[in-house]
Amino acid sequence: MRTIPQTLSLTFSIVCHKTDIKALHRNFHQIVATGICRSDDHVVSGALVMPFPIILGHEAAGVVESVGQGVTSVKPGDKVIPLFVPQCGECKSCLSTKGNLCSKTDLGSRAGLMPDGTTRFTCKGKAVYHFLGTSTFTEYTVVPESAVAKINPAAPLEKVCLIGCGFSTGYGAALQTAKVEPGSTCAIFGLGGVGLSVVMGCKVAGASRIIAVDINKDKFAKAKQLGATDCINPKDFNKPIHEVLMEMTDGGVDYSFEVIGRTDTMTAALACCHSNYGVSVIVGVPPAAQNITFDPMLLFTGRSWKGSVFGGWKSKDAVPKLVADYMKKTFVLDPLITHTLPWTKINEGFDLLRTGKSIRSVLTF
Ligand code: COD
Ligand code: ZN
Repeated sequence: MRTIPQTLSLTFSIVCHKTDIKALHRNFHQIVATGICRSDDHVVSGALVMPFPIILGHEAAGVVESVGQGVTSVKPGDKVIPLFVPQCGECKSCLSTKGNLCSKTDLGSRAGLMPDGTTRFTCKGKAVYHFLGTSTFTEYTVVPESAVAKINPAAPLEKVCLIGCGFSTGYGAALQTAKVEPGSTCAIFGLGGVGLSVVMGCKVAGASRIIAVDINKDKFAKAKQLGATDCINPKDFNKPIHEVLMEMTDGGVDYSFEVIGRTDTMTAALACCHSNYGVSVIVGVPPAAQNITFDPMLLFTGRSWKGSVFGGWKSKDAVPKLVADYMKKTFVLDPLITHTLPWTKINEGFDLLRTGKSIRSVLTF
């Protein structure tokens, strides 16, 4: 039994002036890449409540700078991706073949602390909180060993950082959570970076019809490029979108995915799948303090309603394999990266996200 804290530090970009931030094991920094995800902005807007001050960022790739005592799975110099859903290997979810939501994740408690209850950042002597156990908008961060995956040293960090959140979340919702089968019909509500990754997952799984749904028609070209066979805008119809989909697919899709984070589209996605064997997956983060009222007959007839966090992947096991698949060109990441910006333009990156002009912005040094 290990009793020593298993921590290590990575190198990333800096959120505050370098001399103001102190991270354990600070040393040299090397390669830097961190994407800006909608969840980072949710904290800024208050939709996701976290303690302040906090270092945001959770979709990144970096290089191990140093390791704490007892750390065996990575060593200084390794290229790694931090994991906002860790894999401790000991909790009920990790031990179950079915689960992936490790109890060590801070998604539920949102305490902004390391699993040992500490924060490893200070700014001008004041404690600064961690975000989802990762905190990647900073030159150095500290994560538990269970929250970092070693990846192929040849992987381009400014691309594979997306495997740390958005890409894996969508791609896994199709392949791992829904387990889309060849020849099936799928509907994806919401064509941001996560929804487009669901489209890619459905295509890799061999779906024969992939219907992309968005109120912004500018999203359709990229969805088609990545595998959508049909693109529809709910604003173009004078009937509910689930009825349109039911008619288009002669009784409903096999699999539907809500990748927006709205309760009305969650219900529409459930209603558009086949009444007897359709499966609907909630991928979008549910809005805080909102409930859904729905006709239970929708489920009584046999539909299944599921949720998916981090694509259902057991993170530490899956992330190195996803990077290997990227290197084998099983899927692409370039179409998701609309902007690569220097770290100093982080605010521009957030503006691009808020105005719907970017899919993913990646910040690099
Ligand atoms: N009908 C159809 N499309 C809509 C509607 C609507 N009523 N409203 C908005 N849309 C479209 C927008 O035009 C946009 O194209 C898309 O929905 C949403 O895209 P983005 O870019 O806002 O969001 P993404 O793809 O980055 O996805 C983010 C989620 C919304 C899925 C967000 O909840 C998320 O990041 N989920 C990940 C879940 C998770 O595990 N989070 C924890 C760490 S991130
Ligand atoms: Zn994210």
